Amino acid sequence: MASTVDSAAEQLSKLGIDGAFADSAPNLKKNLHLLSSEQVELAKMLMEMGQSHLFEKWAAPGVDDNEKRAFFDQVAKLNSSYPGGLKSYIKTARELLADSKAGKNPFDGFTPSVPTGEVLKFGDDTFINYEQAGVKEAKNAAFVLVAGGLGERLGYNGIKVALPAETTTGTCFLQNYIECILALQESSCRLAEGKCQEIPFAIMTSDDTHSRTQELLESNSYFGMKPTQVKLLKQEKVACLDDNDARLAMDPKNKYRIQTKPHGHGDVHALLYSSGLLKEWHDAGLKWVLFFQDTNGLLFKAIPASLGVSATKQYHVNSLAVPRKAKEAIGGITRLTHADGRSMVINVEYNQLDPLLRATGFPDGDVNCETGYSPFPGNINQLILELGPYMEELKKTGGAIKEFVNPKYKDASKTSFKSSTRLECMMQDYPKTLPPSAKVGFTVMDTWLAYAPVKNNPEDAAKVPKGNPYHSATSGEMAIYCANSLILRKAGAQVDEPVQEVFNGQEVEVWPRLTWKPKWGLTFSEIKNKVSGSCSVSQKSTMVIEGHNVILEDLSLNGALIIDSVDDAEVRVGGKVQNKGWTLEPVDHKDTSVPEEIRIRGFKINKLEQLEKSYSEPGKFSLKP
Ligand code: UGB
Repeated sequence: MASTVDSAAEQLSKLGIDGAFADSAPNLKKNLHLLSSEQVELAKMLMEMGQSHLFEKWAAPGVDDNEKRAFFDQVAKLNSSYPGGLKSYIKTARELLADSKAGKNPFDGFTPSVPTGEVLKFGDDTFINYEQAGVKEAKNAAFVLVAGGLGERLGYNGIKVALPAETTTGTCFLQNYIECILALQESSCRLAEGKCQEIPFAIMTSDDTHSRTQELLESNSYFGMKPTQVKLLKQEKVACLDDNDARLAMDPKNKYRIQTKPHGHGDVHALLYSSGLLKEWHDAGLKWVLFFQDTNGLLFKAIPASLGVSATKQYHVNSLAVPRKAKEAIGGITRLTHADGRSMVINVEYNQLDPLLRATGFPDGDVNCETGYSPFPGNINQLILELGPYMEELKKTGGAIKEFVNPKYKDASKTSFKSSTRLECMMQDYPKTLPPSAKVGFTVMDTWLAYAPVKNNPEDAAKVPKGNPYHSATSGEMAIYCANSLILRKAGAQVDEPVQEVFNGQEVEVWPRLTWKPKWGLTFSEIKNKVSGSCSVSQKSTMVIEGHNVILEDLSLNGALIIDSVDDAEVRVGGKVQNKGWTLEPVDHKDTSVPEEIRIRGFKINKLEQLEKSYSEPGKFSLKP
């Protein structure tokens, strides 16, 4: 044994390495000569930060040497992907773990109150004006989708953005998002009278989603977007922590790896900054960055008007919100005022809102008010940031977002954890570091128009208390039909009332299955201009509009109608369309003979009969059966 140590010491001195820092980790010391000078520096940093336990089980030189080098490759990655490096991660972890052990409330000294913001009503003049302003501004925007989450609550085996938003057309979320961005680009370009630029689209992925997202894009020709327009940024996981001293946790399956877990969607800010994308966008003259989440099929119906609000009100930060039911699992937008006079408008996460209210003079906590909703608007985590001030702020912070830690303690002594924990961060916490002078606002829209995420698996969704949203694949799809029906109604068509049906144990409203490509109508004005005369749609109907220039004129639809047309074709559709149509047939989510993306919604579509027309040449056409 002594001879190994001696020879290791000799080799170290030959390499000019002073191995004294590793005296308390003999297994590291013996292996130091295997490491590059950068790796020795990292080893020194780990020792200084009290991480000698990481080397306790290391074998003697000659055994597992490649694994030891791979360990330092991992450390280098963990170090470079965190603003301030691992040292800063461990330091912050110690502070946050001490606060957590002491039971310190992150909102100590703050009193919540209901903030004021812009509340929009779909289809009125204000809404239409904001939509117009938003479309005009869209040419100065970049979009960012955070899609690194695995979706454990949903339990779907694929990536969530590959899931059909609705099964009438089978369009997946990613395709829908891309087509919406392209439609906005077109409309904005038309308003700018030819001064067009491509709207950049960045997607944050993670090891869990990266290759499958890339594959989905490549195998579908980027759904019509130019490949250069799309940038994938992969977030890295962070090191897990074993105890209150922030000792890094070893991977239970490999003594040469540190266990890692996701850091949360807040990583998006550091990635946009460190990748240089923000600077690129800024240099290209862009003004807005719009952030959104992976499974909200309604989202882009709310985008034009909220971007219009940002532009008109000059908001540095604009959060999109919907009326929120008390205790609903979405954060509440809250004004927090500190005893020292500081004040900010910020998302308070759903598990923190109730205790905060109870602790500050609201004995009933998070409850509905006379409107039947919580007075705190629900954060749907879609943020619009003004690029200039955003970049300036990130220059100061390097993109670091206020983090939190959520250890599950073994007992009341809070000295050990049930399983390892890690630091986490959320993208909506960005305003926490802003000065009080920053213009932070929010825009509330009707839930039916703006928010129907797919987050819960069928079993959990069926257990949601009555009156609260299911947030399942079933409700997400039905919400699209509902929104499209209500929009068409507002545009002047007579659309039948929905019927109630139960799929996967969830009672939902089934409206006519109306879908259209975003290029047909992304704003209310566009849609209104394409509906004329006396149109009617029965509840059993299905309509798919794939073309840009399709005009509904005195159409009476009682069945299924599918229309596709090239952009230069103008198609007027009217008269009476009557056929057996497409019906919904219940399927059980446990029936594995049905594809997963279908059975998680609890029904499949039986295509009995339809009128289907395709126009592939430019010109003016009329379809009147
Ligand atoms: N995501 C990442 O990209 N990386 C990660 O490490 C984690 C997630 P969830 P949750 O609007 O419905 C958020 O898990 O917990 C992506 C808000 O915090 O769906 O339900 C992931 O792919 C909450 O305030 O988030 O909570 C997905 O696109 C509320 O607004 C997104 O981040 C709620 O969403 C969100 O991940 C809501």
